[in-house]
Amino acid sequence: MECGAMSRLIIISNRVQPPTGEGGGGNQGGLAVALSAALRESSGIWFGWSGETTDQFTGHINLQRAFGVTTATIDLEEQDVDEYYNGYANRTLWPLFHYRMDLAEFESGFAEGYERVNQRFAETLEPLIESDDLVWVHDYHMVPLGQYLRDRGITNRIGFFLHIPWPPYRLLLSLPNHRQLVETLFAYDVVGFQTRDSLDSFRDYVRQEMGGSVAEDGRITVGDRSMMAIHCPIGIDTANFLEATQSTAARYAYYRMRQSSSGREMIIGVDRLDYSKGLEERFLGYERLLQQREDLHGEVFLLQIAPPSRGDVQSYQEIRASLDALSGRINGAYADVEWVPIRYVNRGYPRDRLAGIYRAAKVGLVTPLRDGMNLVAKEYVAAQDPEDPGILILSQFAGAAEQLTQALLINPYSPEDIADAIARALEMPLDERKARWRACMDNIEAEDVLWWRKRFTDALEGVGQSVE
Ligand code: GDG
Repeated sequence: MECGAMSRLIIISNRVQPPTGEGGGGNQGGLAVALSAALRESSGIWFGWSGETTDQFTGHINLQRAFGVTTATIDLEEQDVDEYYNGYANRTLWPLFHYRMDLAEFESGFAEGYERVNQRFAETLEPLIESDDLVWVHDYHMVPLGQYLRDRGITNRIGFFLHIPWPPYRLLLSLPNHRQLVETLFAYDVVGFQTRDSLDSFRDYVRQEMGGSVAEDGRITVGDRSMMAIHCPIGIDTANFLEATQSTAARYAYYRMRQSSSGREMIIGVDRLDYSKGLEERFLGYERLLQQREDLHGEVFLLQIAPPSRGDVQSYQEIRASLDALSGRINGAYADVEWVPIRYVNRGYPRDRLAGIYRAAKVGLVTPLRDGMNLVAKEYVAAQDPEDPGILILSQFAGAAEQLTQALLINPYSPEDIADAIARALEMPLDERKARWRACMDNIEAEDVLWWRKRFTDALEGVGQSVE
């Protein structure tokens, strides 16, 4: 069979969130939003955990079709969720891959649960795979899945994409059994990273720890195994997002925001409540601005939307408590009867409303300490009025900084840097704002989520052709 357009796409990720149609869900994460968009245009299946638990794992698959996307979900046991999801994925790999060794926990029970759930995924997925399917595995929850599928005799092309950063070589050495984990990546035909920086770190590991080599075309070889490693930055569904920006709900949200701003300039942050997003540092940067610039009191405010996530993990409970205290302290110190400097909101909003809120903000504040990509940065830019665009302030440690080079790039650890950038953005002349916005938007239009999907699946389909 001719490969290419004919192949069906099977996407696997930890959680499957069936699309909810117009306006989007409450707080779908970046991956969920991107995958629904990538699948909508292809006949394929999105396979993963339902988010539900069961007493005894049965492997029963729940097939559903909604808004052009077929989903296949399984339930997991509570112990699976504790060890694999809350454990190895979110207490071991997530902090370590975001350079937070201080938060990483290494428990052998976590690693065992991780292996077991990946085995269970392989076992239930296997019968769904047909001979011409392209199989595309997503993210740090599922690293060994490809190896388990190969063990079961699956010979299809299988790719893996990592949504979070790949850590520097020496940092990864602190993960027990790091080599075993990395070796499983060689079961894939293509492994994709968000940035050149992550790809470089991966290559470093392979060269220095495994004695591997990197060919000119990016193919990586270790002993008798080889695979293609690429950088493939994820984008947003730009056309769809521009439509959302024009929707009635977005226009209404914009109008209401402007009204409630009473002529003050709004600075916006939108993040899952996660320690990687640099929220404390952001609040401190904003506080620094208030300390330095009394003339801005009553003239600006920060709206921080932060829907809670992973609340079962202690470090997430801690960051939440710490942000409650910090926002309270700053508001206590600076608020007056008619003005509150930070509006801090722990809930999610429908996608089109969010689009209107972004548009009403003069400054987009995206300051993660580490981030694979960061889609909020791209959404903020896409939501702007081309005739009077706001300015994006972006952490140099977000993957998006490799593409959005005309944002105001800052060091998120420096309150001074953040304060200076906000002041500069608020005062920036229209011409400069327009020029910076155009440069960012050119990238967001050209390298959208469909471009990303094509870049990855083209690489996957291309594999092996040169060998034949
Ligand atoms: C991971 C990586 C990478 C947030 N609040 C609301 C809401 N959101 C949406 C945003 C955006 C998404 O969630 C967040 O995406 P990010 O990319 O910013 O961050 P993660 O969730 O950490 O995603 C990240 C991504 O995967 C994709 O590869 O970029 O680096 O960490 O789309 O809009 N959406 C709605 N209401 C909210 O209140 N509707």
